[in-house]
Amino acid sequence: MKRLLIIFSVVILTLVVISSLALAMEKKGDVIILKAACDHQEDYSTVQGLYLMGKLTEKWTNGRIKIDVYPGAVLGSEKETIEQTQMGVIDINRVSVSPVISVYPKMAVFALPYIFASREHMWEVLEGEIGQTMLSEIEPTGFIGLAYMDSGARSFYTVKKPINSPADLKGMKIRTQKSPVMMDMVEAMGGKPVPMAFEEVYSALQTGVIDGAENNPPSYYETSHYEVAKFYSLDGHAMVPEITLMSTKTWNALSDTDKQIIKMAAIAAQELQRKLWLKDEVTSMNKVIEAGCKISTPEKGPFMEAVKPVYEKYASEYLELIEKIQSLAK
Ligand code: BDP
Repeated sequence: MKRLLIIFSVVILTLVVISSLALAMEKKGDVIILKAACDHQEDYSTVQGLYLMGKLTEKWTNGRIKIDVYPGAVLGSEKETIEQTQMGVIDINRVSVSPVISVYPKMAVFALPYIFASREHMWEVLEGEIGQTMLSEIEPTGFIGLAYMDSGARSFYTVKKPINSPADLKGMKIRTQKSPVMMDMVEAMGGKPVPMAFEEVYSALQTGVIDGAENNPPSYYETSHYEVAKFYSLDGHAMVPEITLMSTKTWNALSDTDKQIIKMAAIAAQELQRKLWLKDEVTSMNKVIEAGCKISTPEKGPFMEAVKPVYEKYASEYLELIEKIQSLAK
């Protein structure tokens, strides 16, 4: 009887493992089709990066692996697609680091307000030991960190008035990503954080559910948020990188050669996106100015002062890492 029970449980376990791999790896004949999610629209730099990743992967595997890119959050919000990536339903996912913090808390240091002194400082960290270690340390949470992408600096945009200092945020309902660090930051500045999916922000601004949000210029433009929140106050409070993740379930079903190919293609995507990003930052700012948005550049000092409690909260756990990051600022 006991022997039967053991055989039965081994059979069940094997079926579960095979079905979960099957879930992750759709196949059409000998061709593996990987699903890639992104919540930006077709012509956004992150989606263009994923398209290149697909093209190179198909070329370097002689057509054995194809990547179907699903832009525009058609597979769900970032929080939803992160869960689906962990389950292996989605194979590749380009997301902001912010929502990844809930599954990999250490990455909060990359979303701390003003942690990066410049774009060059951010890439020095991401491409160096700190960023690369994070890409490998994330594995136990169900993801392989393949590469990063640029997301510039995030600033407040509001419906009724500009944000010239943190005092202007007092009592304002400000949308944030579903991320503790972003919520803590808005709260420290005197605002009321309203965590919400990216896709819901436009109507929330339009209907007055929120008084404002915060993001980089290409996102502010691409989502048309500039139409309903015309005051863009460039306090540059956070430079939150993007990250390209692969489901560990998908990764483990690939050969070592194919793993290397996917990794190289993701890095090529990162490099293309960085180039496109620099151009998009300029063009999107010009477009929102042409559309009559009121751009202001408030003094950063008071904002940096206001967010000190956020550092104190995260420094208790990640002080050494934060100091290492800050030491790399030229
Ligand atoms: C954009 C990121 C995108 C996030 C969005 C947000 O590229 O991944 O979903 O911000 O604020 O800058 O949710």
